[in-house]
Amino acid sequence: MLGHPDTIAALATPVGTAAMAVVRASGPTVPAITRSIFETLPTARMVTRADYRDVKAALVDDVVFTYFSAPNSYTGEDTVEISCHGNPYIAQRILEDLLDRGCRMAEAGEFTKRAFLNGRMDLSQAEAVMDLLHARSERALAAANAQLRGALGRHMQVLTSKLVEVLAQIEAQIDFPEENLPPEDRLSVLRQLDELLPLTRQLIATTHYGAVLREGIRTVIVGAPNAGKSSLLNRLVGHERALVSAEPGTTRDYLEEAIVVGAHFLRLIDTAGLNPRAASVEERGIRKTFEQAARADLFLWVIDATRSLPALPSALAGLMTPANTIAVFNKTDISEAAPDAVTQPFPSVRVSALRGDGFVCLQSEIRRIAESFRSDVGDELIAINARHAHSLNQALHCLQAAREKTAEVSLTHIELTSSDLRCALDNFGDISGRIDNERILDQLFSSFCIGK
Ligand SMILES: Nc1nc2c(ncn2[C@@H]2O[C@H](COP(=O)(O)OP(=O)(O)OP(=O)(O)O)[C@@H](O)[C@H]2O)c(=O)[nH]1
Ligand SMILES: [Mg+2]
Repeated sequence: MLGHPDTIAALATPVGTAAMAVVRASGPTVPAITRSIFETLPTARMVTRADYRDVKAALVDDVVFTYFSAPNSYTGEDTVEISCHGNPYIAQRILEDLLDRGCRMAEAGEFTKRAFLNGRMDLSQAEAVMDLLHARSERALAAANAQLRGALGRHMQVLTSKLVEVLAQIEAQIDFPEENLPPEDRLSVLRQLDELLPLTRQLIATTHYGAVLREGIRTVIVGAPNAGKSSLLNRLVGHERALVSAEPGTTRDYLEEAIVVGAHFLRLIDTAGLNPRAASVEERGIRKTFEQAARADLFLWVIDATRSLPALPSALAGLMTPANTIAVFNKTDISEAAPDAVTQPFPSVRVSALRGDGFVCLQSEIRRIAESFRSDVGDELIAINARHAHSLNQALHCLQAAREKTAEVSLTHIELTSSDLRCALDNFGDISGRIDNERILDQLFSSFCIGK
């Protein structure tokens, strides 16, 4: 719980003209403030229509407001949400009036921070709120919703309780230093660690999918100059985003555009053509192509079907695999050539960026590869973010160290093993933000029989 929080207020909807705007306030003085504005404090969660008059009694707007009483609100505090007409001036007047009545302007994320501090959600759920706000595809939305409903938190609870069990078993022996860890205990500790390690690795393996969901699939369009890369981007985006011309070397700098294909969100990146004889500016553009390629999740390799197959620069070929590359034969409207065999082992499609032929196939191929990124993620849609990955990698490191020490027959390391396990536990705790590991331990130890 918070010490003595002040009451915060903020505009909950974007600034701009719209049908509605919502201003909200949260904190201990909300009931008094609500009463002072509306001369009544309605039943919690009841929507009430009223005139909004500022402290000087000037009429501001005809609004509806809802009062939520602690702890049954988003933040866990007394909260009021005021929906006014979506005129930014009105919303601003209401916000300023709330400040005049003693509220403080909320900082970014402060409502959600309070929700976390008041135990309304764990840290991974608080992060999911952000993900939910930014989700740009069906998959990203599903993952954010799963996390918001505690999927990751539950997963971490399972891992944590397994770990606490092992730790308890080991720490029981520290209390009796003269007694060695009996061989059967040692084996059971090893067995439990061998369960924990793959579970931890499995979660870490979802990092890539997590990044793909949050940031979009970084789809880099590469190929020889004039192959039709920019035309392909324009066709996928649906408008003339990139300059197209018959002159090779048109695209000098890379450019990026967001698109949704099926359930997936893609960042489509058009790059400078790979001209082996490029000079100066063009050469610098190609260097940027390589930088983009190094961060790509997916490659669309555009090949001019009217020409012989160009060689791929080795730096690029090293990054492209059948699992992340689609060979796109373009200009099929003027060429029947189908040198598919040459691009093996990449899956390939034939298109005409000019006429739009073959784009249904291309999109379904993109969807197929996008789906395959999910293979590391289990049935329950858990895709961790970079912060989770960091904590899990630290935990994995500690667990591995603990396993090595336990595997040694000499039992002098038992305290070191226990400190490794505690470090893993702390890192697990960081994910959901549960810092009260001591309490979990105390609870477990009280039920753990060590009186032998
Ligand atoms: N016939 C035909 N022409 C195409 C097709 N796609 C692109 N072109 C033409 O090919 C030329 C090059 O197209 P761009 O899209 O600029 O090619 P690019 O790969 O982006 O070229 P650079 O940026 O110079 O590397 C233009 O004249 C396009 O009109 C196609 O499917 N069929
Ligand atoms: Mg181009």
